[in-house]
Amino acid sequence: MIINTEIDKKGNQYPSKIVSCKKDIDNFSFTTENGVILQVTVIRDSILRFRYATDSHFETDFSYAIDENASTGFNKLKIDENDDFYIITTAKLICHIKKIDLKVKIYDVLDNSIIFEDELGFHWEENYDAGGDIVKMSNVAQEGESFYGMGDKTANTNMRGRRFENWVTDSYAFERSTDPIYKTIPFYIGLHHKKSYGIFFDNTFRSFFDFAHERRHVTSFWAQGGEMNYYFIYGPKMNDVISSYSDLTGTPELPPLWTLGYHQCKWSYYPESKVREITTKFRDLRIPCDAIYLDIDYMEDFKCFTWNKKHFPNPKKMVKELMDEGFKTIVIIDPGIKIDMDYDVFKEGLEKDYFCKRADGPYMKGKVWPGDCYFPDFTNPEVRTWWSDLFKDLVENIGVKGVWNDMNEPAVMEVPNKTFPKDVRHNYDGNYCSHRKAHNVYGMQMARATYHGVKKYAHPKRPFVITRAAFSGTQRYSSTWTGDNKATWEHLWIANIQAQRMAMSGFSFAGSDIGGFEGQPDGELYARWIQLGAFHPFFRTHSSGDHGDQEPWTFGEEITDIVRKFIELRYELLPYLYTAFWNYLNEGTPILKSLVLYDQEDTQTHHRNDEFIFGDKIMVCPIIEPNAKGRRMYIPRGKWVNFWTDEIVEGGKETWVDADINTIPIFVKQGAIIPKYPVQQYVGEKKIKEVTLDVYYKKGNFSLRNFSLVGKSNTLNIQQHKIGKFITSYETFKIVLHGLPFKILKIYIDDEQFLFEDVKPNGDNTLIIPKEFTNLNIIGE
Ligand code: MIG
Repeated sequence: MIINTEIDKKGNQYPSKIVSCKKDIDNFSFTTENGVILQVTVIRDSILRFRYATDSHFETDFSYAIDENASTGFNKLKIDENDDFYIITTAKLICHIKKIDLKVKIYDVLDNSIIFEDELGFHWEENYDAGGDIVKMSNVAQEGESFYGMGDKTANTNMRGRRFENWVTDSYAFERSTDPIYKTIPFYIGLHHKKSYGIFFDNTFRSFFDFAHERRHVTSFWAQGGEMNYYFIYGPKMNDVISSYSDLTGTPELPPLWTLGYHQCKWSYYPESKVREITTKFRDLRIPCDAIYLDIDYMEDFKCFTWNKKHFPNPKKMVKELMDEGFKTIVIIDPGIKIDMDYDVFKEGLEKDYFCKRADGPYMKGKVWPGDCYFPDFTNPEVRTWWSDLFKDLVENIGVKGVWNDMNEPAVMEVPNKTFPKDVRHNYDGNYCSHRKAHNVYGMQMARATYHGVKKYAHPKRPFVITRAAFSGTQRYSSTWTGDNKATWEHLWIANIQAQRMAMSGFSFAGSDIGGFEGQPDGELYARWIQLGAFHPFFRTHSSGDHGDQEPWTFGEEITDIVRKFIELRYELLPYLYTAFWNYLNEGTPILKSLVLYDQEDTQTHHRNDEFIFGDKIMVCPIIEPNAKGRRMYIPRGKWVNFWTDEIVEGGKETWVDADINTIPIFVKQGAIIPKYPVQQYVGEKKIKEVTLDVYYKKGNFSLRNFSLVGKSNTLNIQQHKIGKFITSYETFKIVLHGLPFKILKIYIDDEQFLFEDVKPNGDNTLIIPKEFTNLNIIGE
């Protein structure tokens, strides 16, 4: 049911005039004559929450999305009124609430410019079928406004002119036009007049967003139940909007470093001899790899928490031996529990009343891989605890290092809507409801329970979980992949868009099935996809297995060499990526930045899809067409150094960049210092003795976290500021100077002159120096 906000006005109801205003500390309640209440909560100076009730009362305030550690507090707050408005002012915003119709307008406090304003504003329609309301909001689309975010949508990064639906859906072999797919992230960013804001609609019912599609100057969002409950988040920088959204909905803990290595997957590697054949080949061919996956065939009759003893006679031994070679074993766990009285997980779930039921009492029975199944109600906290404890044997005893949650949309086979019927009941942490409300968070709650289980039994190691279905906030518990894509060039484009969009939507730890899940890529497509995937936070090849092999060596020697080269580059960049991850979890800074996010003031960036910034200093642009020898791309403003040639380009323009099958366009921001590890076959293979710092010379002043650099025409000064107590194993830095405009005469480390025998500066411009320096001075002629 798509309700068209403009055309179908008949059933719409609107707030009337305000008759009372109640103030609490950070909370204002406005009640209208016809019983609408608007509650505005000032979360921070730049974040306002709007909740609307009809019929004069609110439901219990409960959210799975909001992180319990989200920050609150503001520097300034006052409320005034005049004849027409109530006026709430914070240190960042002015918010007008119109007395006659409850409409809202939000301004930047600094220059009084309009940021966000109601068009029809809040309105609703009674839902006669299900009870409650269909809650709607419409706003003015400002002149030149662009829209970004919304999770895994496959459309252009800029969504202006599009309409989307949010209903978590198993979408085998989805297309560019398929919507919705696996995730529901009801968060978007608006950008106009160089300023940006975000809207997070915290409502789990099926919802819709229209970005000036139905009407050119109107955006709207609505849901088939629940409350109109949204957060307005002001930037004006997009990065601040995303970081505030990340603060509200949370970020993950630091993942183990190996999870940022390369992962190999297929449906399925079995029996054990096949698994070992694959892992041995990685080591023989010297292609780095950290993780190997077991898909559903490792189980006995697809029963979760069991092993097929014919194919895997001694899982503990296998997992240990793989680990000795650096391979972490990750196993799939689906939500469907096979109906089988001889299966203890089923029996226990039944005895304890943990499975979902239909409205009138029967169990929710659905077919998945094991045949007929019942499904745990993961929205019940007691069920989550039970589920977490089921991982004891897998993780603590067998030694599995990560868990892969699939089919948790939840997906059900052989039914028209591919999921539970709407009447299925859920606990929803004590807020009992139907599947209409719980559907979009079912997979999230499964991932949450899985995360707590893996965490508990992996302790003191950190957990790794990957999920297919997700709602806002799922990033606190799990990484994710983009589901069942296809081995086509179009899907390479989609994978690029989705990874950027997920990062903008607070979910950086994401990646695609490299090479495509359905179908088989040719060598060129596979190589191009690896070249992109090497720059996605989650880096895994996966395929359905129906269409032939998909390993790095499948496509002949030339492709194998290219794939190895890019996986090696990924391993070299691990300390750089880990730093980006650190910034993500501490500050909410997305690990990938679309160009618009990197430079929102440059309107040229507003419609770019392909180029993105990896971390904050490396720009990457995938090759997404066959037979390419390079491509045109937009280089953002500033000076950039070609990663392969050290050639300097001035940005702010479109340009052709060579990139035969061996390379893709990669540029490093001038002035960057890129830390690199030596290549390892897996994380921890080598004790790191030396970290390379690639220094991209630039005249002027700037800083990168722990390093700052000042370049003058004949000197270069690098300072190191250390934070954190972790004692690194390496003793030296190898500093590689790119683009140094002078010949080195003298080098001082912490004011002592270094002799040239100790450092070999000229020729390749490389210095090897002890790691504990604070001040490095390089003097030229
Ligand atoms: O119905 O477990 O997206 O990654 O290999 C297919 C088998 C079920 C779908 C997942 C895919 C996985 C496959 N699964």
